[in-house]
Amino acid sequence: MKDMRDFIAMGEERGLVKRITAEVDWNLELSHIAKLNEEKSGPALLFENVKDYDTPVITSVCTTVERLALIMNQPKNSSLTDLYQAWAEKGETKIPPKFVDQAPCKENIMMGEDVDLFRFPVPKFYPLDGGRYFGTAHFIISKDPDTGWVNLGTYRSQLLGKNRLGTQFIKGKHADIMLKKYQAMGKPMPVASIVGCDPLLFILGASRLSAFESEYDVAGAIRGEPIEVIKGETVDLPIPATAEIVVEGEVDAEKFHEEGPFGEYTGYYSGVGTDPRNYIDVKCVTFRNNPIMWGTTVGRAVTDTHMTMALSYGATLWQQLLAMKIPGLKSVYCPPEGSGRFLAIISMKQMYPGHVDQVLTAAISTEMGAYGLKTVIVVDEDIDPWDIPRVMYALSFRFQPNRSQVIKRGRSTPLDPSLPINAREITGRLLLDATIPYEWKDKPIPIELDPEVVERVKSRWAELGL
Ligand SMILES: Cc1cc2nc3c(=O)[nH]c(=O)nc-3n(C[C@H](O)[C@H](O)[C@H](O)COP(=O)(O)O)c2cc1C
Ligand SMILES: [Mn+2]
Repeated sequence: MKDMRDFIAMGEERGLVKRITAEVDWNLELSHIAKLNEEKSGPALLFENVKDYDTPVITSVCTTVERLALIMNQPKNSSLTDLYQAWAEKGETKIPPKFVDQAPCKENIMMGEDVDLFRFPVPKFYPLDGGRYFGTAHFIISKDPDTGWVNLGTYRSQLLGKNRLGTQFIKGKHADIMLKKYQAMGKPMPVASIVGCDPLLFILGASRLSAFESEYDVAGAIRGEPIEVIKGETVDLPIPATAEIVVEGEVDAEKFHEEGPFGEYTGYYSGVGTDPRNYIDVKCVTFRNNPIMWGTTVGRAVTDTHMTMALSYGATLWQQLLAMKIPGLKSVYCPPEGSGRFLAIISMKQMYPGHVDQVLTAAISTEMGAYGLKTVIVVDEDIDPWDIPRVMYALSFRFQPNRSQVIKRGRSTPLDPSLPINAREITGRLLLDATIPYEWKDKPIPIELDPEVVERVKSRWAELGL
């Protein structure tokens, strides 16, 4: 799979993508159809007839595990945990992108005064959104001025004018770290926003890789071949060759424009109104012939966004835990209901006293876990972490508050609605030990049925009328 067109073709073949030919309004109607469809785990939707526009819009690309498996080229019936495992295995070797001389993303070029972002059917998603959001299922490419490290990060972009896009680089995110360096140099940061591409690149854009690691290299590793890129027209950045729409421009850390609010993946609007934020001053837009716009509803769980994050955050947590070489780790599950990031459940085989405490604290010390992860539950190896009734069982019969810990301080996401709106930088964390302690000499005796009697009653099943 190289681009959005491959995803649509392969998805249609498997009945995972549906075309909507009826006219649909970009103003709320499109997003509401997408949201209601996502709540039913419906197919990805390709809206071919968007009011006032010729360009189609695709939504709900990542809403089901089956579609995530298709994107990752994994078996159709893979579970999220299977996908974490595949990601961890393949993502270890990095494959850098490969430059090409010609690329479909350059088929059309709008430069300078000709730039007009209103040419594209940018949806307005929720009633109280501050406007239309050009960048939802997109990512922003930027480069570290010191080391040349290229970052792909999904940070929302509001349509603020014909050549202006909003940004929201939350503190400490990789684009924010880079922007501060450009600011110190007294220069604006060159960026490119990519809309419509190999969906894996978007998933990588939203994943929490470590600093200095390029999402391109991990995407190449998962694909098993380099991602093809081409230099931007006005920015020295590697652009995916088959991108549908590429917006090139600059962000000046000293310049601001009111941005937001936006209906977030927490199920609430972020902020209480607009906030002054940096913006992209757009210099050039390139796009393919008959480009495809891509949007995601974000909003209340569970949507496309939550599934994307459950995959990328869960996979990176699993990968980062494995990298610590702690023995006994069995599997991890980061529920989509918690957007894959607020709650993690880990299954493990205990091998020494204190092993569970090591895993609990390790989880919140990973790059993924150190940011926003609030609750970690560890269960014994006989429980699959995605088997929520069994996790509830462990939380009832094995869990003991005195063996669990409250961590008072850690890095929070400013979007966490469980914290007061003006004090969201620091969160507490809860580490729940739902296991039977390794060091106990006398462990509770599990009830097992007598195997001989089981055999006997099974042979009488029909006679018993059961
Ligand atoms: C649809 C969507 C929208 C997002 N919007 C933002 C945003 O506006 N600002 C932000 O800092 N993170 C946002 N995120 C989360 C980031 O993509 C995520 O934290 C990622 O790790 C950022 O890349 P980085 O680690 O290279 O900084 C969003 C994620 C998704 C899936
Ligand atoms: Mn990054």
